[in-house]
Amino acid sequence: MRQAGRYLPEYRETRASTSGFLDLCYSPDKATEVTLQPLRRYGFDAAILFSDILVVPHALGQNVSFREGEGPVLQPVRTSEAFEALTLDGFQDRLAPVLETVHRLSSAIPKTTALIGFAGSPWTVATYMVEGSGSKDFIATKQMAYGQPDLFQRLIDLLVQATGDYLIAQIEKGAEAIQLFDSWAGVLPEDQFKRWVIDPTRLLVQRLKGAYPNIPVIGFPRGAGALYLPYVEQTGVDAVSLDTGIPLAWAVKTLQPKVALQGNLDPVMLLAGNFTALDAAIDRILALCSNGRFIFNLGHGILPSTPPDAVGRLVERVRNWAR
Ligand code: 1CP
Repeated sequence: MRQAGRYLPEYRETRASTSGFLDLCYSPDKATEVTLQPLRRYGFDAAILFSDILVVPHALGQNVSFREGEGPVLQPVRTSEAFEALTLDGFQDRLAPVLETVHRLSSAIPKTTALIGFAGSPWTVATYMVEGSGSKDFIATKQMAYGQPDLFQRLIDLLVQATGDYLIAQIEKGAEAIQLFDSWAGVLPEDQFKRWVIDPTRLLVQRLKGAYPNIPVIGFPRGAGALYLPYVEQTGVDAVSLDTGIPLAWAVKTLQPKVALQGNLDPVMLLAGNFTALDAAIDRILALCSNGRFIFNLGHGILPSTPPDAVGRLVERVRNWAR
């Protein structure tokens, strides 16, 4: 999950010294610094590269910007003409600064800290490319996927290719595990989920495993509910991130025999100001999940209004937890 960001004053300071969010992603000095900030404070077991899932459409030539308080804004891709304007020419060159950040991090972080590289999954990245922003209903993307499946398939195929190239380059520069963020996996019906979430993810995992069989891949099909099971069975991921809504007893029984679990504390628990409830929620997750392969984590990214002390309390509680 996101571990850097606006809840940390040191992040806000670094961010204020850049002209925009994408500049931060493309500045190896600053992106390295921002990745290291939460490690320094909390000593996490893993660091996640500081970048964004939307650097991939940007590197394919789509116009992408981040507006303060508004989130990402993209020039929407909704026609074959707009699709044809995307290109893999220069793709790796445009991502070179991010890869340089991975390279620097691989020597800057402690040996015992894992470096996680990441990308958005094709479906989730496609939603931003087609909608042109974040969305609540994903109507434009679904209209394209259901109404012009051949065109949408070409977009997904391009993303599988580009994302595979990008993740392999991250591994070559020192990423030791890969997380695939499919934040909007949960909005599709079952058959469409298979076509646009499971199939492209399986192709990506096959490509990564073909090149680097020992690099673990963590999938995050947020909101997928019962479809977590076919996702686990059919994509080949080594671990899944559980969103906050997944019932843990079900996940432990159904998914944990097959893959490692990661999750799933509600990020809002960290800012509700009720430490008794926070402690109880942490203990419950640990009691249920830690008899099998398990990584303690949040169920989604950390929120900007999180008090840094609450994160410190969480880390201490997880570290001191004894069965
Ligand atoms: O520690 C880290 O912060 C790791 C870097 C990271 C990651 C893994 C960032 C930095 N973004 C992401 C992934 C990401 N980006 C996802 C998938 C995970 C998730 O669901 O949270 C998504 C959907 C995005 C797209 C995005 N980028 C949004 C969401 C827009 C929407 O639809 O609601 C936003 C607001 C961003 C900007 C962004 N990216 C990262 C940060 C820290 C921020 C906030 C901007 C800032 O703090 O200055």
